[in-house]
Amino acid sequence: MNSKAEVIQAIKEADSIVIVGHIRPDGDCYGSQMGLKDAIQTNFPEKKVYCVGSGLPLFFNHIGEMDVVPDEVIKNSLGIIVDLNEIERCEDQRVPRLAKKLIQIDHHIIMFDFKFPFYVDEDACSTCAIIAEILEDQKWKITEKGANALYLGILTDSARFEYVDDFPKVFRIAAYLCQLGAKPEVITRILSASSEKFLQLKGYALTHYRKKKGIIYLHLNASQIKKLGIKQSYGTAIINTIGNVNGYPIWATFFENEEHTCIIEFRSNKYNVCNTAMKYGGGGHMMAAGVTIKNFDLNILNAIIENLAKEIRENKK
Ligand SMILES: [Mn+2]
Repeated sequence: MNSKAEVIQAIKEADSIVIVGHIRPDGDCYGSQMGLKDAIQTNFPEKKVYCVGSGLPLFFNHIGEMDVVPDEVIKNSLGIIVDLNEIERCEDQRVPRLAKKLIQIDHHIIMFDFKFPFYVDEDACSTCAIIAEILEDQKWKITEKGANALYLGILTDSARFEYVDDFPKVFRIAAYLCQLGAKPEVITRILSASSEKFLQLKGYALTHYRKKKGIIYLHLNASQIKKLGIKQSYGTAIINTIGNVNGYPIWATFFENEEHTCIIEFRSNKYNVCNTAMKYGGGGHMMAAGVTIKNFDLNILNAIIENLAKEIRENKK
């Protein structure tokens, strides 16, 4: 059941808490984990709180590192799943498997009616914004590190305030976090720092994108990924380089590995791309979604493009 009150109650009742997010954690996932941990520890010093998973190493110096937690601790803890709507995408599967009790806080489109309490706001720009709002409502204090963590998630998931559901609300939350010590200039500087490899990837994307039926896309196979010296997961980082081109309301990246498992990202400034992601077993948000497909080939790529084209055709805006 979608219940903010039940989620807050479960946090208040727990002595030990383990917070987990999704595979390939991003700023919102890591920021939600760290911001929530900071708030719980600050307001309830007697509770033990841990964040598991790989986090975002780029920010470990400023915001904090992840915890290593044995099974025994998880068995005696409340598990909080953040920024995640599909248990299979949970980065540390021990949490859903072993935790004494589970709750979830998220902003992705609801695909499963979980049997445990959850609080989902599909309209929120980020899980961090939801958490910051809860903390403010509850009058729970957070430290400067916690404020930075939550600001990071709002900034990254909104694509630096480009995709925002409610500007007055989100700017107010961001201002509140700044008052508590968040440093936008520091967070932005760390995020904007780029490697030469990434510059080369951008150059590659700008010269090798393809276009079809209103969709711009970049397809990289294993050898191209290797040549560029990047990770298969870089699609998320590069996708907006080929986005927002007039006449092409949908854009996508297809990054394929040697086993032909393909990580696909979709974005749009007008159309629903989540329908297509969900058709292939993925999900996300209305205009920012993704899916990982095994045994990928060009037929699948063409079918996906056709699906996206249909979305444009049938909902012409
Ligand atoms: Mn998110």
